[in-house]
Amino acid sequence: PDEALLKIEQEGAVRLLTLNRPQALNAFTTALLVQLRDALELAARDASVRCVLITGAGRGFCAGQDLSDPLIKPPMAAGEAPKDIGHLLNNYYIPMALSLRAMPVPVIAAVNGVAAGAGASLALGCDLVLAAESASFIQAFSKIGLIPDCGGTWLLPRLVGRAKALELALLGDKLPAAEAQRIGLIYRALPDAELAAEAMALAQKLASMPVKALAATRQALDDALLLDFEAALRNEALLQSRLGFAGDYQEGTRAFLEKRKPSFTDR
Ligand code: T3D
Repeated sequence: PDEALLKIEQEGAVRLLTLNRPQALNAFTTALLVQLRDALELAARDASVRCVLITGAGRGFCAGQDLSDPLIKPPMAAGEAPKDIGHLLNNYYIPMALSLRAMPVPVIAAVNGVAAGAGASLALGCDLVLAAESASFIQAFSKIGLIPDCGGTWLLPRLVGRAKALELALLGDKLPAAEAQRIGLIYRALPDAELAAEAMALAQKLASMPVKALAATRQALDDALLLDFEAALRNEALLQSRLGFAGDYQEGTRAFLEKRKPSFTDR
């Protein structure tokens, strides 16, 4: 029965992962986190996968940690000891977030409804985020006495700057998709009825591109945020040198010179 927590489908070279606990707005249980991590690792190793698309079943994308999970539920009666949330993060969230960030192919989030807490971090950890106009992003952590996790503290200031990151994280207000697009938190907000098809079309487009270079682009941008200018230049040269030996670069350049459509296969 656990398999139903995450639906795994393939459409051409696109691996579609659907969080599937709609009755709880796809809130994360440890089982769902393990399945998501395993599915990402499987996709990473599968040469037939050239783009991953993550979405949610039902009216939500992901409401973050399932707060009724016995692993983290606070003492409800006298005598019970509080649980260590760090254990949950170290053993379940961090492995999933690291797998997501290290994917050798681009990853798109199709945010079909509310993305709260770690659910927002999951979406924002993807390379391109599309959202339905009715969807929203909520940094729900502050409301329950926590900090943004699952990469939230790293991602938010990088995406929207410190002032906006603090506004979102401290207040924990609901940010509608259109506003999320306006402030540069996400790529695009779309009419609800268009989200699934547009997200799949974007995923297919990315899958037809030189995905090895796209993953290296993500890596180079992330690296650059931690490097000084010269170190970033040298990192670019290193990554570019590797790509220069790869088949896609040869194919892309040859196709350009021969005035034909390239066919990329590297991964
Ligand atoms: O210990 C730790 O927490 C460590 C890990 C931290 C990472 C985190 O993600 S912390 C943040 C956790 N998430 C939240 O605090 C969000 C909680 N949910 C909400 O605030 C609201 O549900 C939403 C604003 C997201 C959506 O509101 P609304 O009115 O559209 O839906 P609803 O009626 O609240 O929820 C629908 C059902 O989903 C409901 O169940 P019911 O009453 O129909 O049986 C609700 O209880 C359930 N649900 C929603 N979010 C969660 C959840 N159940 C468990 N955990 C949830 N996070």
